[in-house]
Amino acid sequence: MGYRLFGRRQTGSMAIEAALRLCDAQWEPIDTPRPRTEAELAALHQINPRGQVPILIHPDGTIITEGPAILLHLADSFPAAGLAPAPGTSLRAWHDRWLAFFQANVYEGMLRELFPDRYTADPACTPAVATAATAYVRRHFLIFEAELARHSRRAFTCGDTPCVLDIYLWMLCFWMDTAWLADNCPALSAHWQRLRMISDLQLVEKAHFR
Ligand SMILES: N[C@@H](CCC(=O)N[C@@H](CS)C(=O)NCC(=O)O)C(=O)O
Repeated sequence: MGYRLFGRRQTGSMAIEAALRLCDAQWEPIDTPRPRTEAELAALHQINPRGQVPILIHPDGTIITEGPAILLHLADSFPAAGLAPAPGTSLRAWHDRWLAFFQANVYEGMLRELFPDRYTADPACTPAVATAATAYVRRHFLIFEAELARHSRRAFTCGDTPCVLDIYLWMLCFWMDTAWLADNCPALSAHWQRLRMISDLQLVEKAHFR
């Protein structure tokens, strides 16, 4: 038996699907629409108390949530796919630093843009929360744009093959205002276009945006 991935179109499960494909892992997608009833929500909470996707179920039944944890698990389990630099190297430390940076700041900031009402007790403040979140997300993209200019690399951020960080960036760029990205983060924007040429990633893109 292989992995099972609870996911939904255009969500964080995109990156996991891409990694599963690049690893050539055995897996089965479990389409998980947003819960519409209390019973559906309770069923999802049984698996992930946050009620969120992606959720990867290991063949031994272990539940893995949090996109970067899932991605690093796959990188470690399928080393031949070359999805992460070797553990203990400074390149791996660089890789994990920026993966954590994007989850903690950008992904979470994007959630504030999408669900601003969750981040204020005052409904009148909702638009201000969303506006501040957009600025916050953009500020963090600009920080990484400057890092890309400093960081010497080959085709991808950590070498000649795409790594987990590349896959995560590929996914997050779909959720950005792409005109803003092209104007303000030219290096990252070009990197995103390079990633979009990878056939496994093209398959996932088509499935999520067709
Ligand atoms: N911290 C989680 C966040 C996952 C997350 O926010 N998933 C979204 C879809 S992209 C979700 O399921 N949201 C539903 C909700 O929060 O109600 C991760 O990094 O994987």
